[in-house]
Amino acid sequence: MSTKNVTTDELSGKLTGLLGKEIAAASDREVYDALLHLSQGLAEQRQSDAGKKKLYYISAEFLIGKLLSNNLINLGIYKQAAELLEANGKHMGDIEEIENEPSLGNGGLGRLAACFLDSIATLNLNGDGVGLNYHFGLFRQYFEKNAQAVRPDVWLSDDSWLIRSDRHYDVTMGGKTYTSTMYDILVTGYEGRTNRLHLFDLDSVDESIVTEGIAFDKKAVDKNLTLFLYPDDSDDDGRKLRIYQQYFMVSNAAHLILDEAVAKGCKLTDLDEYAVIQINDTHPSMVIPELIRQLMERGLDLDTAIEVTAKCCAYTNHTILAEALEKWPISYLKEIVPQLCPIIEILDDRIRRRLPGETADKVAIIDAEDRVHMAHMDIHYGISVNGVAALHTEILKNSELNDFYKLYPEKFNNKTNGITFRRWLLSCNPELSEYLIGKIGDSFLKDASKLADFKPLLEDEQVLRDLLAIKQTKKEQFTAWLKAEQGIDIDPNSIFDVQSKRLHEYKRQQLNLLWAIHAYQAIKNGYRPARKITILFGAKAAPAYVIAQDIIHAILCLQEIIANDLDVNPYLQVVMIENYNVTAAEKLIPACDLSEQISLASKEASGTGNMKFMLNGAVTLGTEDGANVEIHELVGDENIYVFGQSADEVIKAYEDKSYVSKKWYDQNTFIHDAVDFLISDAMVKVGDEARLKRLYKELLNKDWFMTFPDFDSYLMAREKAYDDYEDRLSWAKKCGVNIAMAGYFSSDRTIAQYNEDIWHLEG
Ligand code: 26V
Repeated sequence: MSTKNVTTDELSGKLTGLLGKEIAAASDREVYDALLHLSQGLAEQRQSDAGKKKLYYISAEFLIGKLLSNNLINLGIYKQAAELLEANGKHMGDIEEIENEPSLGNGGLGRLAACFLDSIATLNLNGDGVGLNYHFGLFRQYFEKNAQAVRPDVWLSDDSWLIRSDRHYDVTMGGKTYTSTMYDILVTGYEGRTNRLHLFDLDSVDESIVTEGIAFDKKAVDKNLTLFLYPDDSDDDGRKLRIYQQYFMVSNAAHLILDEAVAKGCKLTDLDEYAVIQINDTHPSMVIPELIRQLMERGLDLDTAIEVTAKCCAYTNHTILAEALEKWPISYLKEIVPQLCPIIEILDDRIRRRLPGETADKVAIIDAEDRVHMAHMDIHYGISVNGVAALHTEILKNSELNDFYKLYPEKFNNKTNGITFRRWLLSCNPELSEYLIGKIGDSFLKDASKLADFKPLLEDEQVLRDLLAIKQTKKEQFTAWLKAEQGIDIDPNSIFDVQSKRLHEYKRQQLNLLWAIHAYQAIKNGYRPARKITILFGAKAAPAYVIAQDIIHAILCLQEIIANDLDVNPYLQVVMIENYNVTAAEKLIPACDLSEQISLASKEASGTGNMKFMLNGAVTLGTEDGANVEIHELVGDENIYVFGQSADEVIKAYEDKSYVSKKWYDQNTFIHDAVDFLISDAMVKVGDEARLKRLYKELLNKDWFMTFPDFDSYLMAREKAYDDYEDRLSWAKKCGVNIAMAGYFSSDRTIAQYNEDIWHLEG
């Protein structure tokens, strides 16, 4: 069955055949299973051997989200399938509910990898993902006593999209040899080819060793290796387990790459004509010494193995935060992967011999404290280093990685992130997609820059009214979803002001919290906003990240106080969404009016949520950070609210060590009152005093991510946005400009650039 213009009748015949009964007589689960098998069958037909060279996108995370609707869309049968279900008394929405979301990522980095796989297949490029099959993913978040609680996120089931392969490799770690199993998930391109996501696992993994919450014996590697994504790395055993995971991932990847290349007739010395490896952050960096080792095992000498490897690998940096750049003690590596250590030492030695002492010390792989700098290895022994937004790449070149930039200016390049419009527009916002297609045709689905054709139509008042109506529909849908999920009522006529992303101090959820406290206090003192404001947060915090937990705690306490305060709750509501994940994002993002992108300038490498909100017609309230800078350039001053210190000012303030938070607290009554509220009787009554005090002290004495200096300008920008919101047509125009200018942020554009500059695959 070709999927181009498939008729509902043909689809009906296929589905009934798979079900062995009428669709109307089948349960939702049976229908889901039948659609899954139908999609997999169609996807398999689109597999291709085309392309001599193949990309291996190695990543510890692939936050793929639910796959059913996405695959039906990419296969071109979503509409027919949905109509068929309706005709038989079934609803696609209910069928989608059956699928568990694979919980294989933390946030932006993992979701980016998933968008990239979609675009690689859509552009008909030969490229697969390689990662790990975490049984319990990250974790599932619950709120108990106004705090985050965590449990395993059970997502695997008999009807998941995983296909067990018969590929197995032996991987030796910590003196033992483990045999892997490779699972595949088919990756469908939009009207494009089918590629694969290979997820490696160990058959001996034992889910029953998880006891309290997400606690387990971190030493039993055969049982725990792929239980969780990034298990707690606050202790040595957790950190070592992470090395086990990383090595297991890259050793399997290297075997796969070499086997596939050799099967195609590759001479090992020509490997770069058959394979290119994209190292997604430093988690897969051990692939460099491991590939060298395996090439030597297959007969190459050391020099040639190093030379060949260095022609195949490219590195993407996703953060400038020093604490997030991995540096492994060589003693850990000697214990777990002793076979790599002589190679790493040689790689380090060659750099030291080549460069004068002072430079060598700064760019060495092994430092004076015997730690291995994974990023340094990637940069020396790879063809490319890229940042993920223009500002981020400039900061890498001019400060964070300046010593490397001076050595290898030709290796540095920028690839501003992107998002797949299939999931983040077509699938999550069919109302807006259909409207746009009706107005400007569907060419923007293949060439996102064509979205700009929508801009001139914003002169038409009816178009503006239509946009407002679509937004209202999405807000009502979200309101119903939130009620069903969490039992919370919100007002769809209020402004939806949203900050959803991983919880991290640099992303500054605490700044938004201080604003919410300030608004609460103002309303208590008689201030009346023109319209009710609903502040929505979605955020998971790493279990070992204490201050992040404290911030969630404070937000939940404020949520309770405001909900119970009759003076305030007609005007203000704070809601923290439980277990924010891709599924929740797909409901929340299209409903958002104001998108909070308020990281401390210079700290957010790119952000990708910012792009998703923009594409769905939200206006950004943000700092000049990451891709916000590019959003600002595209939409112009009128269609974004920008505030705060610049990246240069921030970098200088850190260099000078000139920032003293207490001074700001003493001089600014708004800041003073909001911070004091954290330890007020009202908060302590609903919260944990020790936690609230810790957060209070952190802000007062440190405020490392400088929320206070940005507070006043944030206040003004937010007030201006709320004022402007009341001129509904002019606001709708801002939404429309954001939608029209979002084409640049299609991951199809990003992937085309990776291919053009780094991968050189045949399209
Ligand atoms: C990880 C850690 C772990 C240890 C504690 C501090 C810390 C801080 C940041 C990170 C993030 C690691 C890499 C990452 O996820 N980067 C994100 O990548 C996205 C895709 O490029 C990008 O949009 C986000 O701005 C960036 O934070």
